[in-house]
Parts: sequence; C-alpha cells; structure tokens
Amino acid sequence: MTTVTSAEPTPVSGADPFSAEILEDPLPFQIALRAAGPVVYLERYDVYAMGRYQEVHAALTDWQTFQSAAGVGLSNFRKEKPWRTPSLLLEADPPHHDAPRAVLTKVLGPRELRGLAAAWAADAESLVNELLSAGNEFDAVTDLAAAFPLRVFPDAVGIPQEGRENLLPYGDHAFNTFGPPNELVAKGEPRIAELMASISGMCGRDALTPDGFGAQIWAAADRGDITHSQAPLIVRSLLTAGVDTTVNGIAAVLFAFASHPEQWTRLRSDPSLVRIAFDEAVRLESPVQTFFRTTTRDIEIGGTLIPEGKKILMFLGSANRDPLRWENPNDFDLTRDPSGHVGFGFGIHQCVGQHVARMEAATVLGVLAKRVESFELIGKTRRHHNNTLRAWESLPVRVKPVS
Ligand code: OVM
Repeated sequence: MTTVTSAEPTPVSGADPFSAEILEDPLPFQIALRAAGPVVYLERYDVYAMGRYQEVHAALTDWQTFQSAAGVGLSNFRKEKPWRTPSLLLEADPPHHDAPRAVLTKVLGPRELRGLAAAWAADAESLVNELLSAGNEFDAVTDLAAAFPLRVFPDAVGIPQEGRENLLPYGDHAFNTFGPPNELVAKGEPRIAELMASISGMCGRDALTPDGFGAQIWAAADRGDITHSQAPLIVRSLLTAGVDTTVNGIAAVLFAFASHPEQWTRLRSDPSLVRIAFDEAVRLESPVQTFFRTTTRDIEIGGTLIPEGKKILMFLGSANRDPLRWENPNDFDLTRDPSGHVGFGFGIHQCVGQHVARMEAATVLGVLAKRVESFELIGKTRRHHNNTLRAWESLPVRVKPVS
C-alpha cells in the first residue's frame, strides 16, 4: 500500500471550467486554481486539475505516467466508446505513436515548408490588398485570421475545393468533444455524420493533389514507414488539428497588437520580431487551453495521491500565465523570451504542426507590418465559446494603411 503523508488535504473546487462564464473569461478561475495548490480536485467531473507551470510541464514530459491513449478529453476510452476512430497521434502513446509522429515530423518540418514560403507570401499580399482596397475597417477574425489559413492550408494539404466549408465546423466540434457532454457538444451533434463523411472523403489518396502534405503521407505508406490503413487517419489529423488552431492563433496575435499599439510600432521597426510576437501571443492567449491526460499508475504530486486511471486536466493557458514562471505574465511583451511556453504542449506530443502555424502567422504579420501603420479595435469584440479553444467570433478593427 502506498502511504502518503500530506500536511494539507487536496484542494477541492466546485467550479465548472467548461461553463459559459469561465469560457468567456477563464483568467479569474485560473488565478484561483494556481493559488489553491499544485493539484486541485474538480468535484463536478471527478477529475484532477493542474494550473501551475512546473507541474503541467513535468506531467506533459512524463508520457509514461500521464498517458494519451485513454483519450485527451474528459471521456475515458478505457470505459467509453470514442465518438470517432481515435487519432493515431493525439490519442496514442509509444510505440504506436512513433511511426505516425515521425512521418508528420518530416512532412511538416521546416525544410519541407521552405518551398511554400513564396506562394504563401503572395497569397498574404493579395488577401491584404483585397482587404485594404475594400476599406479600412474589417473583421480581423473572419476577414483575416480565418481567411488566410483557409486560403493556404487546404491547398498545402491538397484537399479538393468541395467541402472546405466544413473544416471549421468539424474542427470546432472536435475540440468541443474533449470537454464534457455539455450544450456546446450537443450543438454540434446533428451534423456529426455529415461532417465526418465530408472530412473522411478528403483523406483518401484519390481525393488529394499529387504534391501536398496529404500525398506525402500516402507516399510514406508506400515506403512502408506507416501502413496504408494509417494514412487516411494521419491526413485527418491535419484537417482536425490544423485549421481552428491556426485561425485562433492568428486571431490571438492580431488582438494582442490591436490592444498594444506600442508593440505594433516596435514590430514595424524590427520585422524580424514576427516569430517572437506569434509565440508570445500563443503563450498569452493559449488557443488550445486544456487537454486531459490519464494516470497509468498511482502518483503523488504535491502531497496529493492521484490514483491510477484518473483523468487530469492540464491547464496550458494557466501554466502560460503562472507568475512563478513568467515575469508580468499578463503583458504582451516582445522583449520577453516566450520559449518554454506550453501553448503547443510539451514533450512527445508537442504540436507537430507548429512550424506550419508559425509560418502562416509570420507570413500574415510580415505583410501587415509593411502595409499597415497602425490598427485599433472598433466596436464590440466577441468570443467564440469552445470547450478546448480560446477562440474569437469577431474582432472589428480599423487600420491606418501605410501611405
Ligand atoms: C488529431 C488532433 C485533433 C485535435 C487536436 C490535435 C492539437 C490533434 O486528430 O490528431 O492536436
């Protein structure tokens, strides 16, 4: 038997982090979570939670103890049937995880991406041209943060035109399903069959152009690096994980600059800061707020014994604002080194598409920095609620173009 001597009982919270109130503004809850202790029991869901950087980082690194194969949502795949065939990456651990991971690491690596840079820059220029010629006011979410990834990413994967309008609704639902079966999940259920059919139909070899990420995944199957039955599911991972995340990552950095005009001036005077700016915005906003892990053994953390088989909610967004790790954590500051943030996760599951995300963001910001002298929020900003994503519905802005 394991004996645990703890000075304090495990802190308990009755809060619902997936409630509309906390999704609208998670920061007060995160402050309370970090203050309560390194591990907090969320009685509403019978799960544990971590909100401090040190423990979140350590748990993400220890994939042997904190597994992903039982699902990274609240639902435990050991007990409940998953709503879709589990992801071969996100919802797998070594050894099964290794081959799919190695394939995507190469396909989405910086070397492979270099060939896309010029075309993406031209796409960003034409998009910004279209926006500025239509006037100086637009919605930074729909007109830019969503428009740019949708212009470049589906082409980069090589999927057909037909059904692209399903990418965001499918992703929104997929990210909702990591949370509890609340009204956000219910809202997506009527369209599941239709959306799954549409997305799955894009993952077959015949649906894909011959030179995109999708075709490269199928080529890896031909080489024997993965099996042919794995290939379509790995393409599906790109379509699930690669759209809503980048849209909200780009929205995050645009919001940060719109609300910190002095940082925009700084970026314009040193455009090499675009990459720091994006990672700092990912740290600050954490577009992916949370993921669960499941314990594979009894483990003691900070005086709390977490039994084997329990779900633990990792608050990436809270870790990224932990004052024990970050100086002035709530500031958007381009002089900071944001590396080490857990906005892309950490360890063996760390976002395999992060170079794609960074290149998309850097391309948009680079063009904007040349064309826009300043920009400001006008009117009401509106959040989009999702069980996993910190998302925007609308960011109305006015820009002053460079004359
Ligand atoms: C996947 C997947 C889905 C959602 C998120 C994600 C953030 C991966 O299907 O592999 O990573």
